[in-house]
Amino acid sequence: MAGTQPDESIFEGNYMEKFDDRKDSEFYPNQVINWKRKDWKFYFDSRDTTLEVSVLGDFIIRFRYSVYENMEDDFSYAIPNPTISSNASEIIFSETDDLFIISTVQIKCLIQKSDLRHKIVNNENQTLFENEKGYHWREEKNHGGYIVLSTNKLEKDDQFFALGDKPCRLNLKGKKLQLWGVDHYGYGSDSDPVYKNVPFFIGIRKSKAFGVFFDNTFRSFFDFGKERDNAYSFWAHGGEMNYYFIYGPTASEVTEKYTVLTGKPQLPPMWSLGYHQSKWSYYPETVVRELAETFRSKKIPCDVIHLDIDYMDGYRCFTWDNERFPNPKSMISDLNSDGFKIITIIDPGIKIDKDYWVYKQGLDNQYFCKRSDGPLFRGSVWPGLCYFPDFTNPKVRNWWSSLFEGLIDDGVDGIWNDMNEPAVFEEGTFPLDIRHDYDGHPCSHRKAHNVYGMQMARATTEGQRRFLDNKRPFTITRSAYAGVQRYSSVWTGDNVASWEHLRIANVQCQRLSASGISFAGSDIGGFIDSPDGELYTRWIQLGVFHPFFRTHSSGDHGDKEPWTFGSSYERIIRRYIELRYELLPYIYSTFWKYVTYATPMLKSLFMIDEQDPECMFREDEFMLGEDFLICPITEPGVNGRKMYIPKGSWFNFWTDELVSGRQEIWVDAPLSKIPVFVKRGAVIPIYPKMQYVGEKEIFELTLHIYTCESEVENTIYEDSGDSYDFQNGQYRLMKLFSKGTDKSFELNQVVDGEFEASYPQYRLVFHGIEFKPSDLKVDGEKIDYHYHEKKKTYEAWVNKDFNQLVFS
Ligand code: MIG
Repeated sequence: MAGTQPDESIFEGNYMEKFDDRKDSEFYPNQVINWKRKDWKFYFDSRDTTLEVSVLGDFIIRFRYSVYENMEDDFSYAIPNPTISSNASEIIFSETDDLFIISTVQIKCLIQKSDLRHKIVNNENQTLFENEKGYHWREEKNHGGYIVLSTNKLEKDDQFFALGDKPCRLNLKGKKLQLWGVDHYGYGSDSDPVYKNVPFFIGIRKSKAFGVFFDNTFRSFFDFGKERDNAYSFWAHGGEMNYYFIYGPTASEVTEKYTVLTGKPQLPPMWSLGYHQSKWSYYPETVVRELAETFRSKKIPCDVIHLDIDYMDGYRCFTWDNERFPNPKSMISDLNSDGFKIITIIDPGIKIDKDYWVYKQGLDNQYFCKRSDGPLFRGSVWPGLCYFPDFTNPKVRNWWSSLFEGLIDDGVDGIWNDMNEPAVFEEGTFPLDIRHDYDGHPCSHRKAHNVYGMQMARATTEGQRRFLDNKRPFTITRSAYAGVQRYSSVWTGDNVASWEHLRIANVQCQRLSASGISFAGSDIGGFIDSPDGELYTRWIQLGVFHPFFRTHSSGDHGDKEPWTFGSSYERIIRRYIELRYELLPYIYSTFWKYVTYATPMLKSLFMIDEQDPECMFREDEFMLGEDFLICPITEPGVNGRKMYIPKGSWFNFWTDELVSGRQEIWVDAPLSKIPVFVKRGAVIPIYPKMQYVGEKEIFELTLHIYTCESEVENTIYEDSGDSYDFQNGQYRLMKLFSKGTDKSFELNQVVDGEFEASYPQYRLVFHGIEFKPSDLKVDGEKIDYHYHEKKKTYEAWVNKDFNQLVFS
């Protein structure tokens, strides 16, 4: 049995060197005096601290240290039940004179008895994680409590990724970053912190990936070898040193396991994967109606219009400005029947106004945040002076949820949460002494700041759920903490209309995806300033391949609609928004895999090939789902670019040319083209062109079959697109098994679920067939096919429930 016998070579003596650069102000654990085991949990007591080690699974071990006194109550917003269970298939404990050794079938944790420092090795005895100074702490003299730190050994070729929405380079090696969400208007690649707080990073060492989730909501810091090039550290200004070590061994598996740990997302309504048009702000009603009509008359597909803060009466949440929108219900109903959904913005600040019911309810029930000595906190935001609900109080969340009844009754289809870092004019955010309930663990804003926005999004989604019956909610939030994916999608905040920001948007969406938050997008075209037609077109081309696809702008510098830049751009933009709709079954299936297996929807190259050093540093190229490789154009005036093709064989999406990976190539990309490749063996489902989701019955599903000379499995998922009927078997899961040789190609289908698709047949388009076929047989019968000379593709129609097809 692996792990039963300690391998002596790595267990000898104090295998970790001593460090003499310890400072007097720093405290360290010393000799273990006691230990005990409770099922999958181990407690090691030294004089000043206890280390709790929980083996949560074969790949996940949690480390948690008390400082002096007992452990805090084990509560987390990221992990609903941190202590509930373990699914480790076996846990083996052993001891030497110097070490405690805890092994799973995948990893082994060695803990030094002299000082609690530990390291983790995999089955090949490769060290993945190793304390250098390890855990230590300092007094937090101003507020009480401790600054808790962990310092670990950094090897020369270690690489680091993830950490939420950081706009810096994708690879974090050599950077020091901080989590303390702020409203960073016009941030740039050097800005830090920005909006989101995701204390999770991925490390790659000798092609093996691991993750560390530091579940601490205080202001936290991550230094990936900036201060010293042989150590990396993470620390926080309070709370516990509490982290989960996650072994991949691939980077994608690290993200998957982290996402399962912090909670899988929900299936969104399919319309939310369509195109969204937004501006600060579209009003009054006539402008909104005209916008909608323009989309339809120009035949540019669009599903969603966002109403920014000016729809409200004096920025009072849950109200309408009656002059601008005299009858929201009939407006929304008309727009709905023309295929538009309406999303309204809701900020946290509640206007101090004694005639305002939300204010009154909040005040009467003590739902608003208070300063430490008792007075309510007053802060200025759009409505003027406001009070702010304490979203970390379950009663307040419940109340907040109830407030959505009116908007949902008016027909609103989704909610946009902004300013929830929280942002306050002048001061920036709340004073630190503000008190929060923290679900029964009263604390100051120092602890609640980084989760405030996530708890608002949570209450917002629950509110929609309450009033939407069988329909799916949709929330988008600017602030986030780890686990936000359970409740909401996100966008990357107030970016700028520049080429540099198109590049940053690409990095941020990839990074969010690696951080468990796949449902992300940027303000296409930039929030601040105006793009020119070329930049906007290139950004739309990128946005087509991001899970959240929205144009938004501050509105200060003119309009930004698909037709703003003239007809030559409009033609290309229309084509790309159409492409998004054609790709919907592919994107929806990719989302289903994210929901079901926690698979990140976007994968950076570091997630595709950990063996390839080139992939550690590339950040323009990325994959959407299992099959699309994309590389945006990030410069003006070019007709193509160099891009890196990772391992494997890929078809150029536009030309069908087959290229092999692990090489840099030149790709032509005039303004009408964004470099896109499709993985060999892929089966890509395509819908007919449509103006919005549900516009018409889908009369056929096209499957683009990229043939291969190997065996490949593809999965396509469909359901009603907006209800919960899938929970009762109303879905259609198509598994397609491709098997190719140099003389034949076979496709086997297994369909699961009871959802009756509206189309009777598939249109099949075969790409990349090199042999001269004679017969196409479907379930034993010969059927007709056509050869397209120019495209070198074969086309045929088959019953959607076919079992086997053989092309030879
Ligand atoms: O202080 O609601 O990031 O998307 O348009 C600005 C107005 C407040 C910031 C958001 C932006 C939104 C804007 N908001």
